[in-house]
Amino acid sequence: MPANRTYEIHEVAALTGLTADRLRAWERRYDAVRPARSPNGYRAYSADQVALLRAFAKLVERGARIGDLVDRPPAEVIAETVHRLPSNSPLGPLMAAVAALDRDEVEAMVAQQLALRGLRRFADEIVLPLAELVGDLWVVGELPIAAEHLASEVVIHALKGGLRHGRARGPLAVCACLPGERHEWGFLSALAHAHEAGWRIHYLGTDLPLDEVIGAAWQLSPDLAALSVSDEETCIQSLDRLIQFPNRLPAGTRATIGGGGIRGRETAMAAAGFRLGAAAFDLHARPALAETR
Ligand code: B12
Repeated sequence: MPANRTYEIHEVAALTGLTADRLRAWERRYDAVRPARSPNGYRAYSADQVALLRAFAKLVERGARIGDLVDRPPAEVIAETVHRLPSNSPLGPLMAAVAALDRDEVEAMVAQQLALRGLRRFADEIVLPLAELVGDLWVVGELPIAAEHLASEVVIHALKGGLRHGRARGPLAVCACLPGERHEWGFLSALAHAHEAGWRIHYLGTDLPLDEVIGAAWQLSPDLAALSVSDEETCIQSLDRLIQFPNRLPAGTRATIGGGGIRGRETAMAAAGFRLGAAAFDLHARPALAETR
């Protein structure tokens, strides 16, 4: 998962919950992290700097002092966010099982949390925070790729199983990741919300040519065709076809797209006919569809 891409200060603010002012102040006063500068002079943070700042933010919120944290090795600080989780949080033991590559334990804990919370809360309270922890520990070399793969395997299997259950009726969404896109934790978590709202989810998988999604839509006549892309470059590679996508769907099938890869392109996507955000799954905003079916 190495990332060469860099993050601008407003992106870092969104990813860490710290304001841009605070980020600048920590840099100035404590030398917390020193981002590179892009050719136009903007701060350009690396993925490991974002991970470290996210750990600083969490630990400061739990009472640590930034002045003390900045002198410690980054990997140690990030690992401490796991140790300092509230004692009743399942994320600590889950991370320990992931790091120990203990598949049986990871599977048992994931199954237990899914049963306990239900699919949507499992996605929000376990899957998304776990993705953040796994990513941050991996990026500073604290977690091997094998551990990330194990976590991905188990979590995705659980999410997909959850999405297949229930709802025999309800509107149908055909869903897929863009060509070249293999990240599915976030998409499946977003689909968990749609599932709870009553949608039937027909998930076609990762890395799917758009023509295939269109073919499936003509075959299945879904109410919605939902796409996901987490990386901007991957989005750019499909841009020409993406712009045509909504118009190539059968009448009565709407299109939506989500994920970090569309950042900055929301207006173009909306103009092409995509509905954006959770509103695309809003059942009450679909009176026109009810009439056409
Ligand atoms: C697990 C993981 C992997 C696994 C994925 C396994 C799987 N089957 O999903 C594997 C090993 C395959 C992988 C590979 C790579 N990865 Co990776 N991966 C991760 C990790 C740890 C978590 C995954 C994740 O999905 N997170 C992101 C989720 C939680 O958020 P999200 O996708 O934005 O989704 C949210 C919203 O956007 C929304 N959403 C998403 N889609 C949709 C769609 C609709 C319709 C709607 C309404 C909403 C919606 O819902 C979510 C909840 O809000 C992250 C680190 C992290 N902390 O996130 C890195 C990360 C995402 N990976 C990264 C990279 C760079 C890669 C690779 C390029 C590495 C490489 N050189 O090979 C490859 C690319 C593979 C590919 N072709 O896509 C970078 C991405 C950098 C960037 N572009 O921003 C990250 C951030 C790691 C990092 N810090 O550098 N990765």
